[in-house]
Amino acid sequence: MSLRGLPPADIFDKALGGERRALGRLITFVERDAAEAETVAELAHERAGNAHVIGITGAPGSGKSTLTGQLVKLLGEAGKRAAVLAVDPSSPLTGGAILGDRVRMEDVASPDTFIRSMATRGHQGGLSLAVPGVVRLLDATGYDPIVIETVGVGQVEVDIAGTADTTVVVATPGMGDSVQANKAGLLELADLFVVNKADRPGAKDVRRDLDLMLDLSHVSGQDQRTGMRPEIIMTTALSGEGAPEMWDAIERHRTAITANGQLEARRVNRDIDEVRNRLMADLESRVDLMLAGQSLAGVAEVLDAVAARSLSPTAAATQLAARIKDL
Ligand SMILES: Nc1nc2c(ncn2[C@@H]2O[C@H](COP(=O)(O)OP(=O)(O)OP(=O)(O)O)[C@@H](O)[C@H]2O)c(=O)[nH]1
Ligand SMILES: [Mg+2]
Repeated sequence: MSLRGLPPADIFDKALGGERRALGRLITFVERDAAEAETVAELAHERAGNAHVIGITGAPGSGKSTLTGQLVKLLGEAGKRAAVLAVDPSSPLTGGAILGDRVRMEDVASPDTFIRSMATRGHQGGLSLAVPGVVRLLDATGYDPIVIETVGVGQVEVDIAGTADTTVVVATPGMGDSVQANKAGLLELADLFVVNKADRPGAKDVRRDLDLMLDLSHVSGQDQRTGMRPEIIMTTALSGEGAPEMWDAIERHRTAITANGQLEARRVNRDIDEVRNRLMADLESRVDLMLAGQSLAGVAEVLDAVAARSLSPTAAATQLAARIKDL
């Protein structure tokens, strides 16, 4: 039956009943921030909160998708209903790769696995706003665990991966990868390190480098964030070697943060971040409207004065900021 014209609550019921097309439609509402999105968000909120959210991040080509494929294969065999969210930052580095990944992942995944790619749709904060909403939907409709794959290249992607319950950072031999991970802030983000491509020379060196860096961060008290030292697991995603150990380590992390209260704390932080991100996006679009002269009288005069150099940008911003409450 067509979903067209059905109220969002009815589509939600169908998604609860396991209709994948219905779930796909709801995700599209959330992604596009459509009129239906708020209803969908409320319905999802009532039921969400059970799924283990796992972030997998790392440099382009480090094997995140291959690893995720191995993981969902294991999860499927264990009878779990897993979901994968492949977030594509649409950078020239990875452009177009996601669909290929998806096809490969679908080859190994059980029919119960739900796989979806999300791309940035122009808007800056678009992905960081949409991802939590989509995760909540997957959670509400019974998917557990939910794996978010993002390339650790930009701040937005790193932030997205970091909002998971358990964040896995993938490193590989060659090109000083562990140093790169450190630079990109991935080291602090990791709950678990995976050294993938363990079949290649230098994998043990990467492990040793990571160990050394963790020793240093331990001294500086960095891992007080979680109270735990991240484990380092070696994998060869191509053959699947190490994938069960990786899953065991993910579960150990989840058990530990459930016991020490970190899980709950992270989720609260995540929700508050979402409120903040939404407010910032809202404010930004209001400021844009204001500067386009579409929401407040007298703005054009202020901008004209800036253009004529009779008013400094600093003074102009101060004047306009005083009127933000009227927006
Ligand atoms: N030798 C070796 N190659 C691997 C291994 N895992 C993945 N690869 C290869 O590395 C390449 C990249 O793998 P992907 O899984 O697409 O990597 P990715 O991190 O998802 O890549 P992006 O999403 O484009 O950032 C592919 O050619 C894989 O076959 C491994 O354990 N050993
Ligand atoms: Mg990939």
